[in-house]
Amino acid sequence: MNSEKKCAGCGVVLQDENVLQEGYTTSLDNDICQRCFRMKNYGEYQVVTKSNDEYLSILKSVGETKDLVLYITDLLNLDKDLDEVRNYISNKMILVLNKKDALPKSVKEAKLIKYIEDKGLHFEEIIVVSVSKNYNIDYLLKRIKYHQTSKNVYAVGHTNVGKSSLINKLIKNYSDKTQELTMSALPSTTLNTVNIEINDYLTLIDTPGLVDTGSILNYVDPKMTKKISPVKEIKPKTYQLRRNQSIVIEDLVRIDYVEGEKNSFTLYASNSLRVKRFLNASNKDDLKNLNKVTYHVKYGEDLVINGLGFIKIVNKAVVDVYIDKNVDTFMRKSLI
Ligand SMILES: Nc1nc2c(ncn2[C@@H]2O[C@H](COP(=O)(O)OP(=O)(O)OP(=O)(O)O)[C@@H](O)[C@H]2O)c(=O)[nH]1
Ligand SMILES: [Mg+2]
Repeated sequence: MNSEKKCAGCGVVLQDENVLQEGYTTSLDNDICQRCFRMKNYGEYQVVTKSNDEYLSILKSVGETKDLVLYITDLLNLDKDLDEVRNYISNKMILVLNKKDALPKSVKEAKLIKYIEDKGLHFEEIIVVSVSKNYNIDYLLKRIKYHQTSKNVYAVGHTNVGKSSLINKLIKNYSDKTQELTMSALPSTTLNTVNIEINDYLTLIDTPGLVDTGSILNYVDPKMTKKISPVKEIKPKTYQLRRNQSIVIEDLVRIDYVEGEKNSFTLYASNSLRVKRFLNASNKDDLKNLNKVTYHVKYGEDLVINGLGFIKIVNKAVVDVYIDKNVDTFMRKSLI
């Protein structure tokens, strides 16, 4: 039977007929689908590929309301284009910069906020939080109350930024509900909208994330995904490189320092990743079969590797980056 009942973990419509299809559960009396059950209890993950069309239609329906939107993003993987969401919705928006705990403690919040403000984008407010550490969540709730235009408040953003985790934290901190949204280190965990009534004045609505097709997380196995996702404060690794030297991260990316003076490269990525350094790169062919992109780096820029982290390069340089052709890399003004 196909019911109208939705899975309390990921929002998919429940059905008890086809094990192979989304929303399957052994009994419609259950509150969550089998996929969520397995993720929650065994940490097993079953890939679902959501088309971004479905996501965009959800986003557009959010845009038809006048409700407040929390636009959530991951500090370690700040969206290249934070303004993209404005193409679809013009709602009042709070920008929530999540996963502060993953950045080194020395990074000042005010600096992060100013970095975004300098881009001249329009948000009601920019708030730095860490859902895992329960940091600034009280403040966020206060500001939600201040800006909300109705009972409903939406959480939107790319996959894996922590939308469901944030709502779970708000449920836990401020309601007596026991419902728990499904969270995972892998993309496309949430499959449809899920409404959660926190109290008489506030209902939070979780949405599936926009799949970032340029993220490295789409092109590695689940084991590597876990390695890539930082759970602890990152200890930046600094390498003093001369030309013809390289850094290689796992078997994922190789960065050759091609042209420039002695230079400092600081890697901000999960501590679990294995990093090698070649002192004489011309002798080594590792990963040279991957797609090559050349960057002319200006003074004080980051090389961003979408989904993995970034490398702060202090001085002018020419670098060759070897990486899976589907993974986005780009240069930006240094975040830190
Ligand atoms: N380090 C760190 N990790 C976090 C934080 N919040 C969430 N995460 C992790 O980020 C991953 C994704 O969390 P989810 O809540 O499933 O993300 P989502 O945005 O709902 O993802 P989709 O449903 O796929 O769109 C999980 O591995 C979480 O544990 C945080 O504050 N710090
Ligand atoms: Mg989710």
